[in-house]
Amino acid sequence: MARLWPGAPPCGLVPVLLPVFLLLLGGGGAAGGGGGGGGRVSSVYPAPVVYPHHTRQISWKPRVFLYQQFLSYDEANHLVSLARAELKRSAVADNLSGKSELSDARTSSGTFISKGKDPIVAGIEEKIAAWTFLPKENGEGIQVLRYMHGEKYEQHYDYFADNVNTNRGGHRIATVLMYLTDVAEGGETVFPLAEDLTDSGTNTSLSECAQKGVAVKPHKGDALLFFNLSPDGSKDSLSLHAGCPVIKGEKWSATKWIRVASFDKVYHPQGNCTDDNESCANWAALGECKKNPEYMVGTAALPGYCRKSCNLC
Ligand SMILES: O=C(O)CCC(=O)C(=O)O
Repeated sequence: MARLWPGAPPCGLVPVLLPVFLLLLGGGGAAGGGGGGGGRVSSVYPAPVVYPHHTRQISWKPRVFLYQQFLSYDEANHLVSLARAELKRSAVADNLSGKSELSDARTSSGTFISKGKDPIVAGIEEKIAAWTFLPKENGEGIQVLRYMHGEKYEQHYDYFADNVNTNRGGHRIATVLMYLTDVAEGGETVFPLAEDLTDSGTNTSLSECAQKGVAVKPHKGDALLFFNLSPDGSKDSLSLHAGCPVIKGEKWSATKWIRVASFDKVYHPQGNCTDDNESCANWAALGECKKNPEYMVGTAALPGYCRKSCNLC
Protein backbone atom coordinates (compact mmCIF):
# COMPACT_ATOMS: atom_id res chain seq x y z
CA MET A 1 0.00 0.00 0.00
CA ALA A 2 2.70 2.45 0.99
CA ARG A 3 4.31 4.54 -1.68
CA LEU A 4 7.41 6.63 -1.21
CA TRP A 5 8.26 9.81 -3.01
CA PRO A 6 12.02 10.17 -3.33
CA GLY A 7 13.70 13.52 -2.93
CA ALA A 8 16.03 13.39 -5.92
CA PRO A 9 15.85 16.46 -8.14
CA PRO A 10 13.40 15.84 -10.98
CA CYS A 11 15.84 17.03 -13.57
CA GLY A 12 19.60 16.77 -13.39
CA LEU A 13 20.00 19.75 -15.71
CA VAL A 14 18.28 22.17 -13.38
CA PRO A 15 21.43 23.31 -11.54
CA VAL A 16 23.08 23.99 -14.90
CA LEU A 17 20.14 25.69 -16.56
CA LEU A 18 18.94 27.66 -13.59
CA PRO A 19 21.32 30.62 -13.94
CA VAL A 20 20.33 30.91 -17.61
CA PHE A 21 16.63 30.92 -16.71
CA LEU A 22 17.22 33.53 -14.07
CA LEU A 23 19.17 35.73 -16.42
CA LEU A 24 16.38 35.51 -19.00
CA LEU A 25 13.84 36.37 -16.34
CA GLY A 26 15.72 39.51 -15.48
CA GLY A 27 16.64 38.49 -11.97
CA GLY A 28 20.26 37.67 -12.92
CA GLY A 29 23.53 38.62 -11.30
CA ALA A 30 24.22 37.83 -7.70
CA ALA A 31 20.61 38.06 -6.61
CA GLY A 32 19.43 35.32 -8.97
CA GLY A 33 15.79 34.62 -9.83
CA GLY A 34 12.68 33.59 -7.94
CA GLY A 35 14.13 31.15 -5.47
CA GLY A 36 11.72 28.51 -6.71
CA GLY A 37 14.23 26.31 -8.40
CA GLY A 38 17.62 25.52 -6.91
CA GLY A 39 17.97 23.92 -3.50
CA ARG A 40 21.12 25.85 -2.71
CA VAL A 41 20.49 29.10 -4.57
CA SER A 42 20.91 32.08 -2.26
CA SER A 43 19.21 35.37 -1.71
CA VAL A 44 15.80 36.96 -2.16
CA TYR A 45 14.35 37.60 -5.57
CA PRO A 46 12.17 40.36 -6.92
CA ALA A 47 9.43 38.16 -8.34
CA PRO A 48 8.27 34.64 -7.60
CA VAL A 49 9.35 32.05 -10.11
CA VAL A 50 7.62 28.72 -10.03
CA TYR A 51 8.71 25.82 -12.20
CA PRO A 52 5.71 23.61 -13.04
CA HIS A 53 7.92 20.65 -13.93
CA HIS A 54 9.09 20.42 -10.33
CA THR A 55 5.61 19.31 -9.26
CA ARG A 56 4.55 15.66 -9.04
CA GLN A 57 1.07 14.38 -8.35
CA ILE A 58 1.15 12.20 -5.26
CA SER A 59 -2.55 11.40 -5.11
CA TRP A 60 -5.72 12.54 -6.84
CA LYS A 61 -8.07 11.39 -4.07
CA PRO A 62 -7.27 13.46 -2.05
CA ARG A 63 -5.47 15.99 -4.26
CA VAL A 64 -1.83 16.02 -3.11
CA PHE A 65 1.17 17.43 -4.99
CA LEU A 66 4.89 17.51 -4.22
CA TYR A 67 7.13 20.34 -5.43
CA GLN A 68 10.76 19.30 -5.15
CA GLN A 69 13.15 22.08 -4.11
CA PHE A 70 10.40 24.65 -3.63
CA LEU A 71 12.48 26.52 -1.05
CA SER A 72 16.14 27.29 -1.43
CA TYR A 73 18.32 26.12 1.44
CA ASP A 74 18.74 29.75 2.50
CA GLU A 75 14.98 30.23 2.67
CA ALA A 76 14.55 27.03 4.70
CA ASN A 77 17.36 28.01 7.08
CA HIS A 78 15.91 31.49 7.45
CA LEU A 79 12.53 30.15 8.60
CA VAL A 80 14.24 27.92 11.15
CA SER A 81 16.32 30.78 12.49
CA LEU A 82 13.29 33.08 12.80
CA ALA A 83 11.37 30.43 14.73
CA ARG A 84 14.02 28.81 16.92
CA ALA A 85 13.85 31.23 19.83
CA GLU A 86 10.05 31.52 19.74
CA LEU A 87 8.99 27.87 19.91
CA LYS A 88 6.10 26.85 22.14
CA ARG A 89 4.35 23.52 22.49
CA SER A 90 1.92 23.11 19.56
CA ALA A 91 -1.82 23.12 20.20
CA VAL A 92 -4.91 21.85 18.42
CA ALA A 93 -8.30 23.54 18.00
CA ASP A 94 -11.06 22.19 20.24
CA ASN A 95 -13.84 20.75 18.07
CA LEU A 96 -16.61 22.73 19.77
CA SER A 97 -15.15 26.00 21.05
CA GLY A 98 -12.32 26.28 18.53
CA LYS A 99 -10.01 27.25 21.38
CA SER A 100 -6.37 26.19 21.12
CA GLU A 101 -5.47 23.48 23.59
CA LEU A 102 -2.63 21.07 24.21
CA SER A 103 -3.12 17.47 23.16
CA ASP A 104 -1.08 14.27 23.13
CA ALA A 105 -2.12 13.92 19.49
CA ARG A 106 0.23 16.79 18.58
CA THR A 107 3.54 16.91 20.40
CA SER A 108 5.67 19.24 18.27
CA SER A 109 6.70 22.79 19.17
CA GLY A 110 6.02 25.70 16.88
CA THR A 111 5.45 29.36 16.28
CA PHE A 112 3.65 31.56 13.77
CA ILE A 113 5.61 34.03 11.67
CA SER A 114 3.74 37.23 10.80
CA LYS A 115 2.81 37.55 7.18
CA GLY A 116 5.35 39.55 5.19
CA LYS A 117 7.61 39.74 8.27
CA ASP A 118 10.67 40.38 6.12
CA PRO A 119 11.52 40.23 2.41
CA ILE A 120 12.43 36.54 2.55
CA VAL A 121 9.16 35.55 4.22
CA ALA A 122 7.24 37.80 1.81
CA GLY A 123 9.05 36.15 -1.11
CA ILE A 124 8.09 32.67 0.10
CA GLU A 125 4.48 33.79 0.46
CA GLU A 126 4.50 35.20 -3.08
CA LYS A 127 5.86 31.93 -4.35
CA ILE A 128 3.15 29.93 -2.55
CA ALA A 129 0.47 32.13 -4.12
CA ALA A 130 2.05 31.67 -7.56
CA TRP A 131 2.19 27.88 -7.15
CA THR A 132 -1.27 27.35 -5.67
CA PHE A 133 -3.10 30.07 -7.66
CA LEU A 134 -4.63 31.08 -4.32
CA PRO A 135 -4.44 34.73 -3.19
CA LYS A 136 -1.81 35.72 -0.66
CA GLU A 137 -4.43 37.43 1.47
CA ASN A 138 -6.18 34.08 2.02
CA GLY A 139 -3.10 32.65 3.74
CA GLU A 140 -2.51 32.50 7.47
CA GLY A 141 0.94 33.36 8.79
CA ILE A 142 3.45 30.56 8.22
CA GLN A 143 3.66 28.19 11.17
CA VAL A 144 7.12 26.72 11.73
CA LEU A 145 7.22 23.40 13.58
CA ARG A 146 9.98 21.41 15.19
CA TYR A 147 9.55 17.69 15.88
CA MET A 148 12.12 16.05 18.13
CA HIS A 149 12.56 12.30 18.62
CA GLY A 150 9.16 10.58 19.00
CA GLU A 151 7.17 13.75 18.31
CA LYS A 152 4.29 13.56 15.86
CA TYR A 153 0.97 14.92 14.70
CA GLU A 154 -1.62 12.15 14.69
CA GLN A 155 -4.25 11.74 11.97
CA HIS A 156 -6.38 14.84 11.60
CA TYR A 157 -8.06 17.16 9.13
CA ASP A 158 -7.00 20.73 8.47
CA TYR A 159 -10.58 21.92 7.96
CA PHE A 160 -12.33 22.94 11.16
CA ALA A 161 -14.99 21.15 13.14
CA ASP A 162 -15.90 24.32 15.10
CA ASN A 163 -17.70 27.45 13.92
CA VAL A 164 -15.34 29.94 15.50
CA ASN A 165 -12.18 29.42 13.52
CA THR A 166 -14.08 29.76 10.25
CA ASN A 167 -15.11 33.34 11.13
CA ARG A 168 -11.96 34.63 9.55
CA GLY A 169 -11.69 33.54 5.94
CA GLY A 170 -13.74 30.33 6.17
CA HIS A 171 -12.27 26.85 6.01
CA ARG A 172 -8.70 25.95 5.19
CA ILE A 173 -9.13 25.02 1.56
CA ALA A 174 -5.51 23.98 1.08
CA THR A 175 -2.32 23.36 3.03
CA VAL A 176 1.24 23.93 1.85
CA LEU A 177 3.70 22.00 3.99
CA MET A 178 7.36 22.89 3.45
CA TYR A 179 10.14 20.68 4.78
CA LEU A 180 12.96 22.71 6.29
CA THR A 181 15.29 19.79 7.06
CA ASP A 182 15.94 16.24 5.95
CA VAL A 183 14.94 13.63 8.51
CA ALA A 184 17.13 10.55 8.97
CA GLU A 185 14.23 8.26 9.85
CA GLY A 186 10.48 8.71 10.40
CA GLY A 187 8.71 12.07 10.25
CA GLU A 188 6.95 11.26 6.97
CA THR A 189 3.65 12.90 6.08
CA VAL A 190 1.12 10.15 5.48
CA PHE A 191 -2.35 10.14 3.90
CA PRO A 192 -3.97 6.95 5.21
CA LEU A 193 -7.09 7.19 3.04
CA ALA A 194 -5.39 8.17 -0.21
CA GLU A 195 -5.96 6.06 -3.24
CA ASP A 196 -2.69 4.32 -4.02
CA LEU A 197 -1.97 4.61 -7.73
CA THR A 198 0.86 2.09 -7.69
CA ASP A 199 1.22 -1.45 -6.52
CA SER A 200 4.65 -0.94 -5.04
CA GLY A 201 4.23 -3.28 -2.07
CA THR A 202 5.85 -2.52 1.26
CA ASN A 203 8.54 0.12 1.15
CA THR A 204 11.13 -0.67 3.77
CA SER A 205 12.66 2.81 3.77
CA LEU A 206 9.45 4.11 5.34
CA SER A 207 8.59 3.96 9.02
CA GLU A 208 5.78 1.66 10.13
CA CYS A 209 3.47 4.66 10.53
CA ALA A 210 4.13 5.78 6.95
CA GLN A 211 3.38 2.35 5.57
CA LYS A 212 -0.25 2.85 6.54
CA GLY A 213 -0.93 5.02 3.51
CA VAL A 214 0.58 7.13 0.77
CA ALA A 215 3.58 8.79 2.36
CA VAL A 216 6.05 11.55 1.60
CA LYS A 217 9.51 11.56 3.15
CA PRO A 218 10.69 14.99 4.32
CA HIS A 219 13.50 16.46 2.20
CA LYS A 220 14.85 19.91 2.89
CA GLY A 221 13.29 22.46 0.53
CA ASP A 222 10.49 20.22 -0.78
CA ALA A 223 6.87 21.32 -0.37
CA LEU A 224 3.59 19.44 -0.32
CA LEU A 225 0.32 21.00 -1.45
CA PHE A 226 -2.90 19.26 -0.53
CA PHE A 227 -6.54 20.25 -0.68
CA ASN A 228 -8.76 19.85 2.36
CA LEU A 229 -11.92 20.75 0.50
CA SER A 230 -13.28 19.16 -2.65
CA PRO A 231 -13.73 21.32 -5.76
CA ASP A 232 -17.42 21.82 -4.80
CA GLY A 233 -16.33 23.33 -1.46
CA SER A 234 -17.38 20.38 0.70
CA LYS A 235 -14.98 18.86 3.23
CA ASP A 236 -12.82 16.16 1.64
CA SER A 237 -12.80 13.32 4.16
CA LEU A 238 -9.98 11.65 2.23
CA SER A 239 -7.65 14.51 3.17
CA LEU A 240 -6.99 12.89 6.56
CA HIS A 241 -3.23 13.06 7.19
CA ALA A 242 -0.61 12.71 9.88
CA GLY A 243 2.99 13.63 10.67
CA CYS A 244 4.64 10.34 11.63
CA PRO A 245 6.85 10.16 14.75
CA VAL A 246 10.45 11.16 14.18
CA ILE A 247 12.65 8.12 14.78
CA LYS A 248 16.11 9.50 14.04
CA GLY A 249 17.13 13.14 13.68
CA GLU A 250 15.00 16.25 14.01
CA LYS A 251 12.26 17.48 11.69
CA TRP A 252 11.54 21.13 10.97
CA SER A 253 8.65 22.09 8.73
CA ALA A 254 6.65 25.17 7.85
CA THR A 255 2.93 25.13 7.19
CA LYS A 256 0.93 27.70 5.26
CA TRP A 257 -2.80 27.15 5.65
CA ILE A 258 -4.84 28.85 2.98
CA ARG A 259 -8.46 29.86 3.54
CA VAL A 260 -11.39 29.99 1.17
CA ALA A 261 -11.55 33.79 1.53
CA SER A 262 -9.37 36.59 2.88
CA PHE A 263 -7.73 35.93 6.24
CA ASP A 264 -6.49 39.52 6.40
CA LYS A 265 -9.84 41.28 6.34
CA VAL A 266 -11.54 41.07 9.69
CA TYR A 267 -15.09 42.33 9.50
CA HIS A 268 -16.40 43.60 12.80
CA PRO A 269 -19.65 45.57 12.76
CA GLN A 270 -18.54 47.37 15.95
CA GLY A 271 -14.92 47.83 14.91
CA ASN A 272 -12.38 45.47 16.44
CA CYS A 273 -13.85 45.68 19.92
CA THR A 274 -15.61 42.35 19.96
CA ASP A 275 -15.52 38.86 21.41
CA ASP A 276 -15.80 36.15 18.78
CA ASN A 277 -16.57 33.37 21.22
CA GLU A 278 -19.24 33.31 23.92
CA SER A 279 -16.73 31.84 26.39
CA CYS A 280 -14.34 34.80 26.08
CA ALA A 281 -15.41 36.42 29.36
CA ASN A 282 -14.90 33.11 31.23
CA TRP A 283 -11.54 32.50 29.65
CA ALA A 284 -10.43 36.06 30.40
CA ALA A 285 -11.45 35.58 34.06
CA LEU A 286 -9.27 32.45 34.12
CA GLY A 287 -6.25 34.46 32.97
CA GLU A 288 -6.24 33.28 29.36
CA CYS A 289 -5.47 36.79 28.02
CA LYS A 290 -1.98 36.38 29.49
CA LYS A 291 -1.65 32.60 29.09
CA ASN A 292 -2.86 32.40 25.51
CA PRO A 293 -2.33 35.88 24.07
CA GLU A 294 -2.11 34.84 20.41
CA TYR A 295 -5.66 33.54 20.41
CA MET A 296 -7.20 35.93 22.94
CA VAL A 297 -5.45 39.23 22.19
CA GLY A 298 -3.98 38.65 18.74
CA THR A 299 -0.59 39.30 17.22
CA ALA A 300 1.00 42.25 15.50
CA ALA A 301 -0.41 40.85 12.28
CA LEU A 302 -3.93 39.91 13.34
CA PRO A 303 -6.43 40.74 16.06
CA GLY A 304 -7.38 38.01 18.53
CA TYR A 305 -10.76 36.48 19.27
CA CYS A 306 -11.45 37.95 22.73
CA ARG A 307 -10.30 41.55 22.45
CA LYS A 308 -13.27 42.93 24.36
CA SER A 309 -12.93 40.60 27.36
CA CYS A 310 -9.18 41.21 27.44
CA ASN A 311 -9.96 44.94 27.87
CA LEU A 312 -8.13 45.97 24.75
CA CYS A 313 -10.75 48.46 23.71
O1 LIG B 1 4.33 17.47 9.81
C1 LIG B 1 3.63 16.82 9.04
O2 LIG B 1 4.11 15.99 8.28
C2 LIG B 1 2.15 17.03 9.05
C3 LIG B 1 1.80 18.38 9.59
C4 LIG B 1 0.35 18.63 9.54
O3 LIG B 1 -0.41 17.72 9.42
C5 LIG B 1 -0.21 19.96 9.66
O4 LIG B 1 0.55 20.91 9.93
O5 LIG B 1 -1.44 20.10 9.48
